Amino acid sequence: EDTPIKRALVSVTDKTGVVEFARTLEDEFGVEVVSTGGTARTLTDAGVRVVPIEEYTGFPEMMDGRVKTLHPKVHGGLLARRDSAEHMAEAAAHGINMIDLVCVNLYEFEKTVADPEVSFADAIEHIDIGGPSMLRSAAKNADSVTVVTDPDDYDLVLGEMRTHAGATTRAVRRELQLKAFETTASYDTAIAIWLGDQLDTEESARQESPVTPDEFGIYLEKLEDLRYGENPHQTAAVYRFADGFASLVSSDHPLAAAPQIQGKPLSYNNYLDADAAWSLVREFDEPACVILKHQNPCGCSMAADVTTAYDRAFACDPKSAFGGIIACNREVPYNLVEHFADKNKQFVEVLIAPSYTPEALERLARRKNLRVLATGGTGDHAALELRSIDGGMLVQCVDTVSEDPSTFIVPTKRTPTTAEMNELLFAWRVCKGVKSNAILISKGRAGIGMGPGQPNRVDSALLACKRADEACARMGAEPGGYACASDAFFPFRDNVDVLAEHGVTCIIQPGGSKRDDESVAACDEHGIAMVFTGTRHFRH
Ligand code: 93A
Repeated sequence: EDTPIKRALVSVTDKTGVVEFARTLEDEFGVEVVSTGGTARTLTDAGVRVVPIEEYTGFPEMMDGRVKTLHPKVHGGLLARRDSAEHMAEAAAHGINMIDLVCVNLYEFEKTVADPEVSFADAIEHIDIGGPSMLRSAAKNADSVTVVTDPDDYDLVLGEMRTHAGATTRAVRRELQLKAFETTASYDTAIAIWLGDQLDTEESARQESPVTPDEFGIYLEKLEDLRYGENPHQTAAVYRFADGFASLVSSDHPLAAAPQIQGKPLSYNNYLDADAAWSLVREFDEPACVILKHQNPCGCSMAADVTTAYDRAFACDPKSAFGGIIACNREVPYNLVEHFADKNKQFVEVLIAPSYTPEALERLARRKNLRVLATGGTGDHAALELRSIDGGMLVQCVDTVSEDPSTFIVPTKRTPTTAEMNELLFAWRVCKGVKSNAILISKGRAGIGMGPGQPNRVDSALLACKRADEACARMGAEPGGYACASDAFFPFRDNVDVLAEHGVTCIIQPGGSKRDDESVAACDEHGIAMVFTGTRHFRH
């Protein structure tokens, strides 16, 4: 009953000893060796004759090798009961030849996932399907089929064949049967364990906030989860620097520590814009008000009192002020609230100030959705500013306007008048709060024209002039007589020409361009007084 082995299917990832094994099967025992892609190549290169699997099945290996031996001509040849006339008749009817020996070892799944950098897709690709299928088919039919999965067993099998006229004994086939199922069982267990681990990590990643307090506990303290991030599909949370670390990076009256007196919870964008507004308004010693939208101050003014500052900031650009953030550097009195709340003159997202009079608070309470923050003071700026980049963090000293006007240089023929100089110093401060490339036009201590965030400075200048002219038209004021600040130098004279055309009479800018001479000449042509500060204030 132990019939000699006539045909073997050899398909191995671990090619140890396979050449000698297959060569001996063929040369010594006349076995026909059928083999898959890589194995077939190894054997052919070593001079062993093989029948390629495609030739055997009449089907090409396909789908990147996912389907190479999964074919009835393989599994029929392994599973057919040799003692069943019906099985043999069916096999004959479908041209299925018997395979008496399978030599298979599997894709190295465990070795692949042992690398912590492995991708999920790569791990999945290393799940062997065809190999275990053959091992199982062969092992199920161990009555007739010899299944070898361990290179250490090649000699055992050849020894059997030598002593049993090219056949193996049932006892050895039974041993190999057990070994085959032990192999596929532990193979599948390894896959199941690894997949389970992946699911656990994915699950916990989904539930975690952007930062876990565990990991960042010494630096950060979670204030709250936010409804969403910059957009509704982004999850987000807000943190404040923990004690100890806070003294290093926070200002005296930080936004993140400001108690919220009333209103809906702040959104992610509320926080960002409140921060930008607060850091600009606290730059001023005099009473000042900033109205900010999308990171840019669409209104900014300083005046003798904070309510007047608000009125004038609002007048800069009432249209843009709608839905903006108001920041004040003085206690907010009743009439300021009245001015924006009366007849719903301005819809406000957030109001931020050092404090509020009791009457102001009473008036604010009638707008119960309005978010009101009280910082308790203005005080010093933060020492450091942190921003994240992909996989890291940028840290820099906070940018403040600390330059001494007595060090400024006037390169033009005309020197600014005292009034012009005061206006320029105001514009210079506001300009620092505008996104680069920034051009800021002011008149009467109000930032009436803003050109933010254009990659081309001339576009910023054109935008700023347009807004300034519109503001004058709205207020019934004569256009022109403007002061202009530029956050960085003018690379060409074209900016000066645009500004002159719209009635700018004085300019403040860092200077330092190779073509400063051109800009100075342009100013002289137009009768503009220009000031070089020597310091640039980019805000990206
Ligand atoms: O991708 S598979 O799951 N699909 C198959 O049909 C198949 N047949 C054999 N993997 C399959 N194999 C495996 O290929 C074997 O278990 C062996 O580990 C490997 C041998 O590949 P080759 O000799 O073609 O390089």
